[in-house]
Amino acid sequence: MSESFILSSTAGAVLTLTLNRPGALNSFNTLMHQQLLAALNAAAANAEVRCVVLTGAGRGFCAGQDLSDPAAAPELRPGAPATDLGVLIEGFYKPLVQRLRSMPVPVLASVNGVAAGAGANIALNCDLVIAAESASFIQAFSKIGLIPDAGGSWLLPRLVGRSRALGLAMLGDKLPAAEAERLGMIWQCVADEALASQTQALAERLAAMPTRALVATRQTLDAAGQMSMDEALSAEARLQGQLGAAHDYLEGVAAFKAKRLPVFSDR
Ligand code: T3D
Repeated sequence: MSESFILSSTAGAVLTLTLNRPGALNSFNTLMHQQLLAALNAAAANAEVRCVVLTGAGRGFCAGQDLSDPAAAPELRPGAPATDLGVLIEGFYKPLVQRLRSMPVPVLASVNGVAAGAGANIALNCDLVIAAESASFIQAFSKIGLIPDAGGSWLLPRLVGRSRALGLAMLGDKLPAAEAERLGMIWQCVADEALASQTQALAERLAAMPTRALVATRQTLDAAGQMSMDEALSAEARLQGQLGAAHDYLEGVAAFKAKRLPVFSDR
């Protein structure tokens, strides 16, 4: 039987997926990639799940690609065949990022420690990122002669602006979680001892919200960057038209009028 590199636990409507290769700071080997994608696909298909939390086991969140994995490790030996990293990115990182960004529920990264290389960018692809004060983000790619991948080239300038994105990506310095919060790269930095409870509270809050509207919010914000104002106004009208016909809108307005808490159930 193969090892479990993804641990899964459920509390109410919140599913927590834990990257579980702590000895290698939860870096990605082929099997962990496959198991994470399968777990996300299962969560997407499970109507009981209304929020997914992604976190890491041990002292790290994720150190990116496992640099000792034979699928990726280059050999510094004359005549050794070159590894085509493009195949690895197309085959594993691209589908993973696409899956995260198209989940039918909100996805929360709970960054418990260092997030480096693709590990940092996997976290940043989640809808919200909450991080422990001792956690950090490192665009480690330049240090080994690569560019930011797992969507980093697209995300970083949008999150922190071109100047800071280039600084982070070229220098590959460790960015403490508090600084990441200050730059607007992540949602929140919290005390180490509060990470688990604040993650669960935030996840439960998201799970109780109108899921379809949250997912449409992600879609519309992501798409708006490529649109003119007129196009964005039309996209808003189209999506609002769809959401306005959904049960959660009727429930939200009815609850407001009745001065009671809404019970959202669409997904
Ligand atoms: O294949 C490709 O390259 C293409 C795909 C690219 C996507 C990418 O993600 S490229 C970037 C890959 N990641 C890195 O370059 C980060 C490498 N790791 C580090 O720089 C450091 O480990 C950290 C800054 C993240 C943490 O440093 P520190 O001092 O807290 O921990 P450490 O002692 O370096 O690591 C602890 C263990 O984890 C150690 O193993 P050991 O000696 O205790 O047996 C270390 O080798 C292992 N580890 C850390 N990162 C990786 C790793 N093992 C394999 N791959 C890793 N990425």
